[in-house]
Amino acid sequence: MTVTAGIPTGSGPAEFALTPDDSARIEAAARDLCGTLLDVDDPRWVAAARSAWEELPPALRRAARAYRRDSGPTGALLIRGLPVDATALPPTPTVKGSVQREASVSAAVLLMMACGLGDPAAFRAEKSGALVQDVVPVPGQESFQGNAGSVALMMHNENAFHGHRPDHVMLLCLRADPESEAGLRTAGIREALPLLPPPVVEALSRPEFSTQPPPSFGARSEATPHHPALFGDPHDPDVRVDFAATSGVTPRAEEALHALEKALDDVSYTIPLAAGDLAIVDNRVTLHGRTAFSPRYDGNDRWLQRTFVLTDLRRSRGYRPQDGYILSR
Ligand SMILES: O=C(O)CCC(=O)C(=O)O
Ligand SMILES: [Fe+2]
Repeated sequence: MTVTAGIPTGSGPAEFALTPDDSARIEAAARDLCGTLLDVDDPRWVAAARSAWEELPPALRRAARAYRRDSGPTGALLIRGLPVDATALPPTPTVKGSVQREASVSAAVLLMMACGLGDPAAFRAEKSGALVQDVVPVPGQESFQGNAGSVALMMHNENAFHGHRPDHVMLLCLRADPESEAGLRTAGIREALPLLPPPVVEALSRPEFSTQPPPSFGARSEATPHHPALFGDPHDPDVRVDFAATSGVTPRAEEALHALEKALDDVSYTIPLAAGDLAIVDNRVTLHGRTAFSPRYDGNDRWLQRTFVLTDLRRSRGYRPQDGYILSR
């Protein structure tokens, strides 16, 4: 499928393919950024990425702007042909909690894009609060319901338990799965809603759902209040659910949750990411997950890098010491 400026022309997430010229311009900007400072998490590097974004090819900035205004029926955008320095890539990391704190072309691409869509953000409790996090399979974690695992990862809104969960999740592929088994999955409520009978929508709209934080967030001072799974405009609602962590607190809610899971499954897409592909998922309307795959832990496994985006940083000010990009709880 081909797409112009984020407007879909077929089924599946909108795609935007960069021209080789535009890709080269982005690479030059990324390398310039790497020459300024070495620490990805330094707010000055984020500031430099924000300035650099303004100089990126207009076609990319237009696609990002259009997506930001309306992420479309699938709530996802796939940008292809981004520079990731593929020839100089080290072996895929195999350790738990691995992050990218040193400036690199891929980290620069992620932070420039984050500044184009809003601001980057991370949670102190997760992957040590790094703005650019590795998504790699980790030995011994195969059945873990998190990005270090390799069994099927259940569909979820990212950090669904959190009041300041990301607005967008960006996943940049540095190295494709050599076995071609792994696929990012996306499923949006905009396509699932018409499949749901009105009583189910009504049940999903009641504050009768409870979502547990992942163990990494530890014991939280504030209990996560019960919440609706669908909220906002009844014709274009936001969705908040993690099928590995959300439960209905009433039989009616539990039943509706199963119906929602089935409807989302029916409208899901599986995207085999290649090096240079950036998937952007609108976490307010679209869930994501991953198929099972078979890592070999030999340095050639699938390697993504992930950065979260908040579109209104101010709203989370009370969670961010020194007005930085890291939410402390
Ligand atoms: O591995 C993937 O494709 C997705 C992993 C994921 O859900 C995440 O990193 O947030
Ligand atoms: Fe995720």
